[in-house]
Amino acid sequence: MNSILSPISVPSVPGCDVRQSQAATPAPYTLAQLVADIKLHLGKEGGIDSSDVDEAYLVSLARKYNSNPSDWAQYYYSQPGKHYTRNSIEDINHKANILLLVWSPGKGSLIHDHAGAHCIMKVLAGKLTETVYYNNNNNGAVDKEDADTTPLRVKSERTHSLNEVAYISDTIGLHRVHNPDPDNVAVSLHLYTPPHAADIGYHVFDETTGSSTFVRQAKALSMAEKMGIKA
Ligand code: CSS
Ligand code: FE2
Repeated sequence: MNSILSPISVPSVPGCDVRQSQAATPAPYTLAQLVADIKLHLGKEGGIDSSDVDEAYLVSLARKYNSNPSDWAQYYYSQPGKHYTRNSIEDINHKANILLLVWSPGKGSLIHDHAGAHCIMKVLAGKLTETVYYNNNNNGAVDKEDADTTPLRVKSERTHSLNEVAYISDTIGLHRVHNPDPDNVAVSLHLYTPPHAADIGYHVFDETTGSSTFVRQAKALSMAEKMGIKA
């Protein structure tokens, strides 16, 4: 009688060695490789002007990466009292910022612009809802004198799932990002290039009036700061 424990016999197929094909499985594309590829690409460019950047290529790199918590656990920092934490992965001097954001359950950002830079966001855990608004100041959407007294209009809304990549720039509009899950954190990877928001500042907007306020960006937390070590 056949026991369920009896070894499965694999018929030998010429030219197809199971062990060999297992060994040939490509290693996963890691976060470190993604960061290295981003640096390589930006290294070739001037890196000062956003028009120097090939955002479609950077989006394709971000898509190629599959979230692996063991790659990013070292940057993970959750502060339930905050809407989200900003944790530095890589600061490519005057070229880009790469960050890990940890979103508290049900919390999100204000409506903001991206200081003329490209913003690529990839979901690494949970889901993130992105609401895109028309910018009253863009493309004559609203008469100049009415820009800060006219409610912002929603352009689109989407909930991004694990491994999805979103792209925005000021040409597309403004956005607000929030974690729709009332019980679990969400985690995302952000690439800002050039790092204008960090270097110069950006604007947050009031949805009901369209008026904006200039803000200096809160610094991303380094590992030492998270551990309470003063440099
Ligand atoms: N602007 C937010 C995240 S949404 S792109 C931030 O980096 O703080
Ligand atoms: Fe943003």
